[in-house]
Amino acid sequence: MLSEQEVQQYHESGYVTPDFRLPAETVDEIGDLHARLLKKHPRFNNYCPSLLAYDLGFLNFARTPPILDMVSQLIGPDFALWNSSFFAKPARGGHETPWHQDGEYWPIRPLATCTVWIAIDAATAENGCLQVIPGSHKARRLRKHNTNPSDNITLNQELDPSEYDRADADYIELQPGQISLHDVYLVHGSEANHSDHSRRGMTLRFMPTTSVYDRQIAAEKSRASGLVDQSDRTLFLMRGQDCSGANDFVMRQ
Ligand SMILES: O=C(O)CCC(=O)C(=O)O
Repeated sequence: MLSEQEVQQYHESGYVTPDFRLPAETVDEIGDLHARLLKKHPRFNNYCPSLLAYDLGFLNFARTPPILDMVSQLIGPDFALWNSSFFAKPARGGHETPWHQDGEYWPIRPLATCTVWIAIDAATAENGCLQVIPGSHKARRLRKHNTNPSDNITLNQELDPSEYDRADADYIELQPGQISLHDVYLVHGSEANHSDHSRRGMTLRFMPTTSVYDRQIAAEKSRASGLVDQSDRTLFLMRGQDCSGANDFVMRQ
C-alpha cells in the first residue's frame, strides 16, 4: 500500500514512485513475454500500443494485488484496466517519446486514468527514463498539442513548446521491478536512448468506472489525428463495479 505521504505526493505532483518492487522473477517473466511478442511482431520493436490485443498473458501482471491496492488508493475502489502498452526503447537508437499529456490521446469522459509504469530494465537519465513536470496536472486542462509526423518517435501528438519548460522536469529513475504512477493530465516525455543499455517499460492504464470509455470518440480521434485506433480496446473490470453503467466490457479480438 502507499503511505499517506505517497498518496499526497501523487495528488500534489501528479506522480509518485512508491517504495515497492516486483520480484525479479516477475520482471523476467514480463521480459520473456515481451520477447515472444517481438518474435511474432517485430514491428513493435520500440513501442507496442496495445499488449492485450496480442497476448492476454500480460493481463496476469495487471492483476498483481499490491498494484491494484495502490491504484485503488489513488482513483477509488471501482476501476477498469483499459489498456497496457510497452515502451521498449532498445539500446543505441530507441525512440523518443515527445512531451505530451496522456489525456490528449484518450477517449475517456470525464477524462481520468492512473498509469502504472513498470521498469523491466533500469531506467536512467542516460537511457531515456521518463521525465515529468511536477504539478503540471493540477489545472485539469489539456494544453495545446501539435501532430509530429516523424517516424522516430513513439507517439505523434507533441505539446507545443510554449506549454512547458523542460528545465522544470524531474527524471524518474527506477531499478528493474520498481514502478511509478502518474495522472492523466501530467506533462511528461522521454528522450531517445543513445546508451548501450535497453530501457524497457510496461504501462498499465486504469480508469475509474465513474468515467466512460467512449468508442465513438476513439474512432473520431483516430480519423482526425492519425492516432492508433483505440475504439476496439477490451475493458477489464479489475475492482468493484461499473459505476457509470455505460461501459462496454465485451471481449474483442
Ligand atoms: O516510457 C516512455 O518513454 C513514455 C511513457 C509514456 O508516455 C506514458 O506512460 O504515458
